[in-house]
Amino acid sequence: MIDLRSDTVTRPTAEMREAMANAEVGDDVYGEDPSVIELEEHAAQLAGKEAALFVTSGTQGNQAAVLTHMRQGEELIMDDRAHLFLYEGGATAAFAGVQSRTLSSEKGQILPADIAGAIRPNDVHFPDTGLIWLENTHNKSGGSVLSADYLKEVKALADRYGIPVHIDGARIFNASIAAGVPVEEFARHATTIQFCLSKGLGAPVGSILAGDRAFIERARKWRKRLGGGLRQAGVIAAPALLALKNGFDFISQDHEHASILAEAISNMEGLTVMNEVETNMIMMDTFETGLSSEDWVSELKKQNILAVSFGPFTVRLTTHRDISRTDISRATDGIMKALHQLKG
Ligand code: TLP
Repeated sequence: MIDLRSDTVTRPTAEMREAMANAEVGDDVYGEDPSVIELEEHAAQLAGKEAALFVTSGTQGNQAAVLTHMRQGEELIMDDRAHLFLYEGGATAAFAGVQSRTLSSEKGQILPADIAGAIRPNDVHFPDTGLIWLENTHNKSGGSVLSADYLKEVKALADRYGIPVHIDGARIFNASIAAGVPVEEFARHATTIQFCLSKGLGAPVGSILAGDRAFIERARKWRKRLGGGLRQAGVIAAPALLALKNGFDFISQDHEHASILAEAISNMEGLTVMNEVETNMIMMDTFETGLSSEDWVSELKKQNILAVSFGPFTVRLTTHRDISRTDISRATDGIMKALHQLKG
């Protein structure tokens, strides 16, 4: 199977498994796991923030961020295709009791004027705007990169109103490689950032939430409330630390693979690539073939390709560390075969 469902599907490398086996551990709820402490310190440094918290998932990191930044009844500004809005089970409503104010965006970039227009005036009738949310790379538009300049502009705007900015940087390493901008440079334009260790980096589990020390201490309590107080978590922190320390230049290969595959798909009659492939995702439009994305996903499976439906006629294909150049050639052949089968 060529698994292009997500970059979350990678398996730990032999080196990572070795790091897991040899990890020094302790009880992290007591703050005694040396591997977790090292990972958090390293991650904070990488993001240019005072402190960082190791969380079980991107979702937990995002939710801990919302809960720490906001109070019930406040309003959260984000784009209407944000992962937080679409794919986290309504957690912000369920846990934080905040209201979502969603705005349209161009590949995840909401116009600063629209953000400014959505910030609530101080009036007894209105909720207070408690947080501005951006996602980099932007998943739903196919892994688009939000530039550091754009982030800077939004942060300057938010600062004028005294509102914090959070970046859901689940794929900030992809953004960093694609734009040639260090993670720290992106994170500088945000109050807090969450990034995933289990996606492009290929670590098996976990994410990081980074911010200033006081924020992270409060987030630590929210993590505990959310059931994320882990014990000998060093066994999962160690492979993540390895991934961070070894550098992530290898991600450029995932991007190259995505553009090769996208190019091949765009030459197939009836199929279109909807996004400009900037990182590791391809949004394949199946409309012209007259078949839904679900039909396509089933047919691709018969050709040993796993993909996900990302809309009625949109199939998402995601490259990652476990996909080789040969897999890309095989995937190209498989998609071609599926096209012939489906067209009859
Ligand atoms: N995204 C997953 C699915 O949930 C859609 C994927 O396969 O892309 N922020 C962003 C931008 C994400 O894409 C994801 C995962 C998360 C947060 C949540 O991370 P996890 O899965 O670790 O909770």
